[in-house]
Amino acid sequence: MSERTLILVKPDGVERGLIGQILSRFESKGYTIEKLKMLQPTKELLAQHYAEHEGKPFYQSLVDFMVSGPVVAAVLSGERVIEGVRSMLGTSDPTLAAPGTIRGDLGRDWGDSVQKNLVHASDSPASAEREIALWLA
Ligand code: FUP
Repeated sequence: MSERTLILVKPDGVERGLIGQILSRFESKGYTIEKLKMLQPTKELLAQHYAEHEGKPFYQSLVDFMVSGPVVAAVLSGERVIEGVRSMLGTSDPTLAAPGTIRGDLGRDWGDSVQKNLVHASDSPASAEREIALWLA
């Protein structure tokens, strides 16, 4: 059964001119871009998006980074798209992400933690529907 997921090209991906390459990978894999929007997120939106991380040591710097520039939000669809896209991203730390993944091929450590890891993707059907409602209702 087809499902949906929410991806965000984070401010580092936009600033480095990687929007096209990143979206192209999802298209080449065969997923459908159902919705697409570039926007400057507010702190309020990010607080809702990252509610599960509130209170953690990296929370404030994560929100500060994510609000530092525009992001591209997209809804992708396809069979098992949630796990498929997570697999395409690679692990959170771009230094350790496997070659062949988006983070492994296009990302690295810039000396300021693992926050600049190019892309976010929903990690479960419940997160996907919650995040789609926040970003691209
Ligand atoms: P991911 O599912 O890979 O996007 O990662 P998480 O949802 O666990 O974390 C969200 C973001 O918080 C990551 F993109 C990077 C950041 N983060 C840190 O900066 N430090 C940490 O210890 C964990 C996550």
